[in-house]
Formats: sequence, structure tokens, C-alpha cells
Amino acid sequence: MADEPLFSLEMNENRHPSIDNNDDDDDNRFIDNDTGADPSQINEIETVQITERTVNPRGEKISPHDFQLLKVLGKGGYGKVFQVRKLFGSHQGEIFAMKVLKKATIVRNAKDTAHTKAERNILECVKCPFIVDLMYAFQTGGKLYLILEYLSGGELFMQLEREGIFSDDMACFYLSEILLGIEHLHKEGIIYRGEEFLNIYIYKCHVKLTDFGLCKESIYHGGQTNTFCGTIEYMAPEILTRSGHGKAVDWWSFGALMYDMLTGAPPFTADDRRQTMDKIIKGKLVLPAYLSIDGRELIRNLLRRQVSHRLGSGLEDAEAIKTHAFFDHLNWSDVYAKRYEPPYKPILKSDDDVSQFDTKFTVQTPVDSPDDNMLSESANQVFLGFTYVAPSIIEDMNRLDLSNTGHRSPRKIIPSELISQTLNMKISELNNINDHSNTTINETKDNNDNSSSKTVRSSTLNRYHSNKSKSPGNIFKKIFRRRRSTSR
Ligand code: ISQ
Repeated sequence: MADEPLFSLEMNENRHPSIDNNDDDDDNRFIDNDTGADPSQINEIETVQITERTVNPRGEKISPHDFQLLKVLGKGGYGKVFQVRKLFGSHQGEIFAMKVLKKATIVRNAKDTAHTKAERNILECVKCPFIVDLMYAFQTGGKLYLILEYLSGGELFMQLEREGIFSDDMACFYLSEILLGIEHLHKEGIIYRGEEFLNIYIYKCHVKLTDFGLCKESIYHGGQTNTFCGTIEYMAPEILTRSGHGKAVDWWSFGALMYDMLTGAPPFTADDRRQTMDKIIKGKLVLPAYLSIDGRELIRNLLRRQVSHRLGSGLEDAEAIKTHAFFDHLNWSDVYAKRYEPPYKPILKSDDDVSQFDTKFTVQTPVDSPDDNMLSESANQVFLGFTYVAPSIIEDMNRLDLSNTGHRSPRKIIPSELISQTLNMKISELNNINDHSNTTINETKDNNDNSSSKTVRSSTLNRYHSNKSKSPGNIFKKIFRRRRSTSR
């Protein structure tokens, strides 16, 4: 369907047609998709269908037409996450997650624009066993698409909800992998931040961190940062008080998650957001008596409000936590190599099994709404450089294309200087673009556009928020009660 023939032509040994294939510079040879043979080398007349794909086999041009929508996995303010199957080219037939973001919704807020680009850039440069892999990024007039690994095990929080609380061993397994994911992000200069802790998934029984839309891209430059938005239960007090924060916020959130795993609820919760904030900022930390001595000690040291006293806040970062007695029995190389036996193995019937996802989403008919929400050319400039093909895919393609003489990598269609130039665009410039794009936005009839949410939420968050969008605190409480009552 996407591979509509442009035209057909006949060729023989002496004819090597010269077609100007727009942006593909030097490689207009015709490669037979099935045999990999270069027809110009074959001594027979044969008919070749000229399509984008046959003309440009290496520089695989990806568009939404390359993916069959299978299921809805989640929905948020900016768009949806779908389960998809790749229909053509490399990885044909494989299952991925496709995150679709609406440009018009994103450009309305300069910070959101920066966050979206940050997410794409973070995913490009971060390669770690505990962080979701980005396979492709592409865009149409009105939307941005991220093609990610399909994390078939669903959200870690679903698992936590099912279990109520985790044993020390189970918590230790997940926390150790999360710790390595965060450590990796910190080494790349990225802070994960509190609200992202709800976006931890399970893939082949191991942890994968996703959703970097709200991460700060750099913790190296300009000292501390002052941004705040999103769900607060796992957020460090210094984020809430806007007193500037660094990577130590992730160790607070890590401590809050550990507390949640071992007790059935985050350490500071209340009926509403305001009270929850107050508790995080100055509430007493209550450590139930049934916690192990090591577990209790580690939580206490992670949930220190005085940042300089918090475990992990020093230069050694994660190393200080890795050596804590709670993780004493672990060999960290074995954790990295995923050599420990996972405590939970969901039974998945097939590659496209969605049994670990919320049926609230998976029962929906997957529809990627029409792309009728075009941005003006100048507004669209901010998305220059979004397009991406994972190096692993390019390697695969090059391996298959043995006759490849190519010296051109399709990895970055736009030169990297231009990407960083775009990224470094000042907020004021982005605001100008917002103004410009308002005409387009006002004309749309998009159902999702009324949301002021800052990122595509995980299904957990959606569940919480959709139940009672004005007071997430209450929903949390409800869930905590349920978890408590099932677990104790
Ligand atoms: C991968 N698989 C399932 C769901 C996802 C949600 C967000 C990002 C990646 C995902």
C-alpha cells in the first residue's frame, strides 16, 4: 500500500538508468528486493518496478504507512502509544511500540517542544540494557513518530498493583536494574526525575525505563535547574520547592519507589496534591517495623531532605548506593548482564501479546487520526532533525546489501550541527514559533488538544488521572487502599 509503483521500466545489461531520486545522492542503483541482485549486472532484459523502496533500499524511508496499527497501549495529552507491526523493509513483520505526538499540541508550549526533542535526542544517544531502544523517528506534516521496542511485559506498576507489595528479593531485582538505568542516564548527563518513575516497563522479565519527555537533557551545564510539572508522589522536595535540583533527585525518587515496593504505597501521600507536597517537604518519614534493617536503612538514607546527606548525591553517584548492605549479595556485572533469575515471568502467547497492558486501552480500535493539522513552515522548523534510524538497523541493512559501496549514512538526514542548533534554540525563539502556529492550532478539532498534560502519560498515570482528573491524590489513595487491602 505504501509502496505504490512510481513507474516501471525495462532494462538490459548496458542500460543503467539514471533517475534523480531527490535527496538520495549517489546511490541510484536498482536492487532487486528479493534476490539482492543488481539488475544492471544481469544479461537479460527484465522489468523493474520503480518505487521509493526499490530505488532507495538502503536509506529506508520510513513513514506511518510502514506500520500496521494493532492495538492501543496508552493515551496522553499529546497523542497515543500503539502496538504496531512493521510491514516492509528491515525488521519486516516485527512488533514495535509507536508513540505518536502531535506537533500542534507540542509547539504550543516552548518547554514541551524542547522536552519532545530532548526525548528523541536522549533516546538516540542512550544505549543501555535497561533503557528502551529507539528504532526510528520520523515525522509527517502534523505529527512526530517514535518507533520503540515493544515492551511486552507492561508497566512495572501493573505488577506492583497485582502483588500489592514486593519481597526484599523481588524489590532488589527490579531496583538493581533501575539503578543501573539511572546510573547510565546520569553518566550521559540526564536526570530521570520523579514523575518518570511511573514509566518503568518490563521487557523479557527485565526492567526498561521509558518516556524521557520530561528529563532534563543536561545536568552538566548551568548548575541547577528549576523546572517542575507532573505527578508528585515520587518527586524530591527540592523539585517541589523549586530550590534548584540536580541528579540527587533521582535517588530520592528511587528511595520513594523502594518504599512503595516494600510497603504498598509511596512514603508521602495525602488526599490532595497540596497536602502531598507538604508531606514530601516536611512530613515525618514512617518506616513500618516489618521492613528489614537494611531496607529501612537504605530508604532512610535515600529519603534525606538535605541533599548533601542523601545517599548518591556525591560525586560517586550510584556507586554509593550499589555498595549499601541491601544490595550486598549482588554482583553488579551479573545485574548488568541480566544473569539473575527474574522473579516474575508473565506468560505471553505471542510477540504481539498485550495481556500485560490495561484493557481500557487494548480494547479500543487503533486509529491514528488524520494528519490534517499541518504546521506552518516556520513552526515546523523546530522539528528539523527529528528523523532517525537506529544504527543497528543501518548495520543490518548494510550487512544485507553486500554490494553496498555506500559512504552515505542515512542515520541523520539532517547534519548534526543543525540538530544541536535547533536544540539550542532559545525559549524566546520557540515562543515566536508558538505565536506563528496558533492559527493552525485554532483551526483544529482535535479531541486531545484540550489537555495541558506535559507528556504522553503511561497508562498507569492515565488510569489515575482519568478516574478523577482534578485530584490525582485521591486516585492514588484509592489505589493504595486497594493494594493495602489485598496485601495485608
Ligand atoms: C513500549 N512498549 C509498550 C509501551 C510503551 C510506552 C511508552 C514507550 C515505550 C513503550
